[in-house]
Amino acid sequence: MERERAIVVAVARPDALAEVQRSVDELVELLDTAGVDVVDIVVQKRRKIDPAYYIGKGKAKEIAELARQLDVDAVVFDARLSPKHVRNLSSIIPVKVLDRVDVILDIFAQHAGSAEAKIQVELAQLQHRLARLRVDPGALSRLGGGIGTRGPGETKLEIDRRRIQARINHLKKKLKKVEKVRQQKTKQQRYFFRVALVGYTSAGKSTLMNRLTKSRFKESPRLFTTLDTFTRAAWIKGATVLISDTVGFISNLPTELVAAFRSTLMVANEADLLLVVVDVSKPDFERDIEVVERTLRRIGAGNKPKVYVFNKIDLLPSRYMLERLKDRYAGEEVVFVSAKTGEGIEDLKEKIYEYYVRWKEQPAPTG
Ligand SMILES: Nc1nc2c(ncn2[C@@H]2O[C@H](COP(=O)(O)OP(=O)(O)OP(=O)(O)O)[C@@H](O)[C@H]2O)c(=O)[nH]1
Ligand SMILES: [Mg+2]
Repeated sequence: MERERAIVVAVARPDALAEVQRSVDELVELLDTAGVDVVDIVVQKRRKIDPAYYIGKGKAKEIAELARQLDVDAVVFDARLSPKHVRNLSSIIPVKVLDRVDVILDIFAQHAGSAEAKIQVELAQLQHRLARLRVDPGALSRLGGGIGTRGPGETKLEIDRRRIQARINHLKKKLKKVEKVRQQKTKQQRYFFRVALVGYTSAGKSTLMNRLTKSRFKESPRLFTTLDTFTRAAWIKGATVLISDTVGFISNLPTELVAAFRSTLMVANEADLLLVVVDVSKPDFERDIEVVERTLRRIGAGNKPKVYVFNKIDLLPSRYMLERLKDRYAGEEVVFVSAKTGEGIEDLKEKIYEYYVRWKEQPAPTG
C-alpha cells in the first residue's frame, strides 16, 4: 500500500506538555499503523481552544503554508475536532483535515476481518461522517483517497446524507441478526467459568491468550490487531475455563466505536473474571490502566472481579525494577508475567483457579 505523508498538530496548555507529548507519540504510532508517515509535528501552546479554528485562524494559515511546503496528504489533529472545526480548518488548509478519531476508524477499517467487525466499523464510520455532513455538506468531496476514506464495506464513503442514513439503518439491522446468533452461541457458555482478557491495545492480550489456550491467534507490534472476540477453552488445574480475547482500548476511544462494538465488547460484561492485561514496560502504564478502567465503566463492566496481569516483565530494564513494582503493588490483585517467555504464567493460572473455585461455590445459573 502506498504510504501517505502527514503533519501532526496538537494544542498544549502550558501545564500539560508532558501529557500532550505522550498523546502525540501515540498518535504518531497510530498513523504509522494506518500507513502514514509523520513528516512534522506542530505543538501550539495556548490556554484555550479556539471555538472556530481550534488552533486559531492565524495558526491555521501557517499550517496551510507548511502543508504546501512539505507536500503532505493530510494534517492530523491530536484531538476530537468538532464538525465546525473541520469545516473551518478545511477552508484554509489545502489538504485533508483529520483527527484522532478518523485515524482510529481508519485502522479499524483496515483490520476488520470478520463480517461482524466489518459491519461494526462501517457503522461507526458512517455515523462519524454523518455528524460532519450535518455541518458541512461538502466535507466528503475534499477528502480524496487513502487515510480517512477507507471503508471495510461495500460503500464508498462519498455518498450523500440520505443514503448514509439508509445504509446505517440497514447495517443496524444486519448487526442485530449477527448479535442474535452470537447470543445463541454464548448461551451455553454460561455453565462454564468465563475469563475475558481486556486491556490497552498492544498490551499482549493475544499473546497471553495463545499461551493460556495453546492457540495461534495473530500477535503484532501494530496497534489494534485484534478486532474480534475469540473464545477458547483452557484446562487449568483440571478446571475447564473459557478464555476470550477481544478488541483493545485506547485513550479517547471514539464513542461511535464503543457503540458499534457493543456486542463484541459484551464478552467483558458476561465474564466471571476480567484479566486486565497491562504492558508494564511502558513508563506511563498507570495511565493506560486509568483508560482501561474508564472504558470498562463505559461499557458497564466496571464492577467485575478483576485481576491485573502486569505483562512484558522481560522488557523491564532490571530485576530491581521488577522488585520495586512488586513492592508497590503488594496486597493488590496483581500477577507479574511475561506472555512471551512464560515467566509467571503458573502464578497466573493459580490466580485464575482461585477465582474458579469461588465461582464454583455459587449456585448454578438457571434458565
Ligand atoms: N517482550 C515481550 N513482548 C511481548 C509480550 N507480550 C506481548 N508482546 C509483544 O507485544 C506486541 C503486542 O502483542 P499482542 O498480543 O498482539 O497485543 P494485543 O493486546 O493483543 O494487541 P491488540 O490486539 O492490537 O489490541 C507483540 O509484538 C507481542 O509479541 C511479553 O511478555 N514480552
Ligand atoms: Mg490482540
